[in-house]
Amino acid sequence: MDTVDLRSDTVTLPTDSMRQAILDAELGDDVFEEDPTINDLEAKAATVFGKEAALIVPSGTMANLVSVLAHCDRGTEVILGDKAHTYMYEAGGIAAFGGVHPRTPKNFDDGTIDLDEIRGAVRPDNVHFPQTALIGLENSHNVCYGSPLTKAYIDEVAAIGQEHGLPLHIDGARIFNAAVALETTVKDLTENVHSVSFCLSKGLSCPVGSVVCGSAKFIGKARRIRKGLGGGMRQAGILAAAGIIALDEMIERLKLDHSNARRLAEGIDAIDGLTVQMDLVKTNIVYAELEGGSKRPDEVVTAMKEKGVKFFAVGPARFRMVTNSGVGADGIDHALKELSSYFASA
Ligand code: TLP
Repeated sequence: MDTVDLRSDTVTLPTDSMRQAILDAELGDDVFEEDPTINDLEAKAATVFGKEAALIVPSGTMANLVSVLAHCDRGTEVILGDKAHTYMYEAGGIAAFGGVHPRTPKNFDDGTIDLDEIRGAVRPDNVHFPQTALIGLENSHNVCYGSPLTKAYIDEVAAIGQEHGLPLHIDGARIFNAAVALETTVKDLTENVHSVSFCLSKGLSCPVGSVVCGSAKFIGKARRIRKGLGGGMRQAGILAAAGIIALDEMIERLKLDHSNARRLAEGIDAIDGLTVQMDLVKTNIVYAELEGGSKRPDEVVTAMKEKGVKFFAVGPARFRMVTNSGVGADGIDHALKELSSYFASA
């Protein structure tokens, strides 16, 4: 049995058709906007999201950074959940490179933030305060159990933004997972948002790349910021070629990752010593809690790694496992078998 790698969906490898498309890609200099394959991917992404324009960037982190910097002047504030990836895991880039201050109301387990908390976080006009410039949501929400945010919720947040003249950005690193889980489209989910980023290199299995979508004016600004951050790439059509395949071939199959996550979660929840909040398993991310206090998470991770099952400990008594295109149902069964025998014997 090959290694079952559940550390993240970032570990996915490009498919055969992606590798072929990379070989066949027509290329040019994308800083001059002359790479036909990049232009095709960006046009396609804009259409899929119902926005005017799109921009490829090297990573999800840069996608969020160029978006926040395009929306916010230095010294202004962005409202983000306290468990937002942009707040927690992007090296403080919005503050370090943009001088943007995060205001962080609490995220609930389902990835939402209380609407009154968002309203209350918008700064009044007073010289003591930074000016609020942006609201950010994350869909699906990584730390909040991979929860998908519904269109109804997103629209309510967008309406608060509209009342105050604030744009809404979605970190949609896994927005296709959200759309598939909610049986809707990304276009529908993002109808009322001003910008959205999504990752090609997570569940969609591309080797590299993320895309930001929004108005032509916003993307123009984002393009200049991308260049300033050193993210202008030249013959990057080799990345876009895989991205086009991802949008054509890799969305529907996310259902499989979701059913594998459910199978994994159910199996783990049945193991004595581990528990999963089953009602929160809706996409491809499973958080399992270690019960009893007799084992340390790092011991479990090391023991499982020796058995060819990889995942991360993400807290004093918690693990994260992310199903992905590199792990089939047999891989899930292997992981469950190894976990069961470890917990039965220890
Ligand atoms: N998330 C990674 C790690 O950084 C934690 C993972 O394994 O889940 N937004 C969200 C919601 C993300 O989950 C990630 C990556 C990013 C942005 C950043 O993407 P990259 O890694 O391409 O910079």
